[in-house]
This record gives sequence, structure tokens and C-alpha cells, in this order.
Amino acid sequence: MAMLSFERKYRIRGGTLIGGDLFDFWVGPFYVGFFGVTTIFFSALGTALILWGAAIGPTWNVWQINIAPPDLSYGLALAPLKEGGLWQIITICALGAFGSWALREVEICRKLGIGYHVPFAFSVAIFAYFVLVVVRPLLLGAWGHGFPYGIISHLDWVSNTGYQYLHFHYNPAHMIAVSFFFTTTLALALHGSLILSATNPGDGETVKTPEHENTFFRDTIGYSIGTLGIHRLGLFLALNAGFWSAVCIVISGPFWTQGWPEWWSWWLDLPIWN
Ligand code: 07D
Ligand code: 07D
Ligand code: U10
Repeated sequence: MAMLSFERKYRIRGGTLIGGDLFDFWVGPFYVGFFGVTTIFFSALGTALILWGAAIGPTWNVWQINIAPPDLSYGLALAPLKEGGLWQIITICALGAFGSWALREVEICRKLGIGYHVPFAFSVAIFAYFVLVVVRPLLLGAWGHGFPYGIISHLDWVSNTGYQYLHFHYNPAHMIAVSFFFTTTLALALHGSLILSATNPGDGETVKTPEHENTFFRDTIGYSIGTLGIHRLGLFLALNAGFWSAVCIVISGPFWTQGWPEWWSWWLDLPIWN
């Protein structure tokens, strides 16, 4: 079925979580829905506040614009707008927009009768962000522990926070997260190249089958995970990358305050060495 006729067939009412038929329509290619409206609301307000923050700040240089969280002395209180309050409202808008986007994806999945895998996956990214700007600051007792909104300034935060624990590479959960990120790119490179090698043949060649794909890996490494399996594995790897990232940052401070190299003393402290 051509894409345009497929869309016409499936562009029917129903599947909404909230709002009934009220926003159950499309604008151009975009499905709207109640959560489309809330997405637009939160992202428009959040963007406007970022622009206002930039306007009252020292620079319009897009790399240097910085909206900082409140000073640590404000603890978990609300801060005046110009002293971090802006960051607090922008954080609410960001969470509102990301959450709305995920729920709009859920409504689209329901319309199509497909699984909720995509919104679930996006939820893991939202979870990592939520841990960075809500969970960890709450556990540490100050919103000032959130990261600042700015292209360069958020990099400074990552570096400073990393060095606060002496050598962030020694954080065991960071190691797991990094390994999952690396494995995800390896898996996608293997998958992308394998699919192209079989289904995008040169002139005069025929398209090959999944049997060819399976056989390539059985010949090379003795095992093929299969055409469905590689997608399960890819999702598993990618979601774990995000999940262990959230773990690695939430344990830094709330659960471990020394340098991360120190953590490894448990190895030297094992009783078996005496
Ligand atoms: C390709 C999909 C498209 C999305 C893009 C991002 C904005 C921000 C806002 C001017 C893969 C759109 C960007 C809307 C504009 C203002 C105020 C996704 C794709 C193109 N980071 N980070 C970037 C965010 C954190 C880190 C780039 C967001 C943590 C490092 C971009 C968040 C830590 C490096 C960006 C976030 C961290 C970057 C490219 C939220 C740990 C880089 C992103 C909401 C996770 C790289 C100058 C990309 C860079 C980079 C956005 C959080 C570390 C500006 C929206 C605090 C070390 N980050 N980041 O391609 O070049 O994502 O920085 O959590 O080296 Mg970051
Ligand atoms: C948080 C993004 C969420 C995004 C959302 C969507 C929009 C819309 C609109 C485009 C989690 C936003 C959407 C805004 C855009 C349009 C239209 C993703 C998030 C919801 N590190 N490190 C990580 C590596 C070092 C440090 C994670 C590598 C140093 C700190 C990952 C190296 C020190 C933190 C990672 C390395 C250090 C991290 C990031 C190498 C610094 C974190 C991925 C090779 C001196 C952060 C939860 C992530 C973290 C994090 C990788 C080095 C410090 C595993 C490969 C040694 C402080 N590092 N790191 O989390 O865990 O994505 O955050 O050296 O906080 Mg690290
Ligand atoms: C995959 C795949 C596969 C495919 C694929 C893909 C994965 C099986 C079959 C997909 C992959 C790709 C296409 C590859 C490229 C993708 C990437 C590299 C990932 C990164 C992507 C990007 C960088 C693109 C980002 C673009 C985005 C997010 C779109 C931005 C769009 C919007 C902001 C509009 C969103 C629409 C909404 C929210 C609802 C509709 C709203 C409107 C149209 C606006 C008008 C609003 C209304 C009518 C509502 C009224 C609003 C009100 C009342 C509130 C207003 C309030 C105010 C304050 C203003 O595996 O193989 O192939 O293709």
C-alpha cells in the first residue's frame, strides 16, 4: 500500500488517552492530540523563557548563552527569576514537553495498534534527564546541583562534576554505561552494514534473503541472533546505555562522596589478602 493511501486508511478517530475527539486531528503530517497541544504549550513557553534569559544575560552568542540553576544557598527553595528561578521554570517546561511528547507517541501507537516500544525507549532518555535535574539535586538538597542550560556551560558542568570525583572514569556505573554506548554503535554498524550488504546489491545482482544474513554470521562467529533478535538486542543495549548513565550520576554525591578511584579500595580491603 502506498504511504499516502495507508495514512488515509489509518487516519481515523480513537486511541486517545485524554480529550476524546477534541484534538483528535492532524495538521499537515503531524498528529496533534491533547498531548500535541501540551507539547506546543510547554516548548513554546520554555523556549520563550530561554530567550528572555538570554536577553537579560550578557551575550547573544548562541554557544555562550547560559541559564544557570540557583545558587546552592537556595537549597530546595524557589529562587527569584533572575537568580535561577528561570532555570526552575524552564526545567518544569522541559519535563512537561518531554512527557507530553512521550504520551503523544503513546496515542499514535494506540491508533496504529503497534507496541509502546518507542515511547518506552524515549522514557529512558527522559529518565536520565529527570535524574540529572530533579532526583540528584533533591538527594543532595539543592537545585543548584542541576546542570546549567547552555551549549558550552553544560559541558563545563560535566567536566567540573567529573573532576569533583577526581577521575570519573573510575566510576563503575560510568564504565558500564560507556561500554553499553560503545556496544550500541558496534551493533548498529554491524546491523546497518549487514542489511545493506544483502538488500542493496550492485547492478544485475539479486536481493539476498535473511538466510544469507544468518549464514554470514554463522560462518564468521558461529552464531546468528536472527532478524528480530538483533532489534531486541539493539534496543536492550541502547536503553542500558541511558539507564546506567542515570545510575552513574545519581550515585556520585548522594551515595559516594570521595574520589571514584578510592571506591576501588574494596578490592585491596578483601580479607583474602591477609
Ligand atoms: C542528534 C537528535 C537531535 C538533537 C539535538 C540537540 C538543543 C539545545 C539549547 C541554546 C543526540 C538539540 C539541542 C535543543 C539548544 C540552548 C539553551 C541527539 C540528536 C541536535 N545535552 N552534551 C550536546 C543536550 C547533557 C554532553 C549537543 C540536551 C548532560 C557532551 C547538544 C540535553 C550531559 C556533549 C546537546 C543534554 C551532557 C554534549 C549534541 C538534555 C550528559 C558534546 C547532542 C535535555 C548526558 C555535544 C557542545 C546530540 C556538543 C553535546 C544537547 C544533556 C554532555 C547541544 C538537549 C548534562 C559531553 N548536547 N549533555 O547530538 O557538541 O544528541 O556540545 O538533557 O560534546 Mg549535552
Ligand atoms: C540526559 C539527554 C536527555 C534528552 C532528552 C531529550 C530536546 C528537544 C528538539 C531537535 C543521557 C531532549 C530533547 C531538548 C530537541 C529538536 C527539534 C541523555 C540525556 C530527554 N564520559 N560523565 C556520561 C563518557 C568523562 C561525566 C554519560 C565517555 C570524564 C559526568 C555517558 C567518556 C568526565 C556525567 C558518558 C567520558 C566525565 C557523565 C552521558 C570518554 C569529565 C554525567 C550519556 C570516552 C571530566 C553523564 C546521566 C547520557 C550521565 C555522563 C560517556 C568521560 C564526567 C555514559 C564515552 C572522565 C559528570 N558520560 N565523563 O547520560 O551519566 O545520556 O548523565 O572519555 O552526568 Mg562521562
Ligand atoms: C526509524 C526506523 C525506520 C524508519 C524510519 C525511522 C528509526 C524501520 C521506516 C526514523 C528515522 C529517521 C527519519 C532518521 C533521522 C532521525 C534522526 C537522526 C533522529 C533525530 C531527529 C531530528 C533531529 C528531527 C527532530 C524533529 C522534530 C522533533 C519535529 C519537530 C516538530 C514539531 C515541533 C511539531 C510537533 C507537532 C506537535 C507537537 C503537534 C502538532 C502541532 C502543530 C502542527 C502546530 C500547530 C499547533 C496546534 C494546531 C495545536 C494548538 C496549540 C495550542 C492551542 C497551544 C499553543 C500555545 C502557545 C503558548 C503558542 O527504524 O525503519 O523507516 O524512518
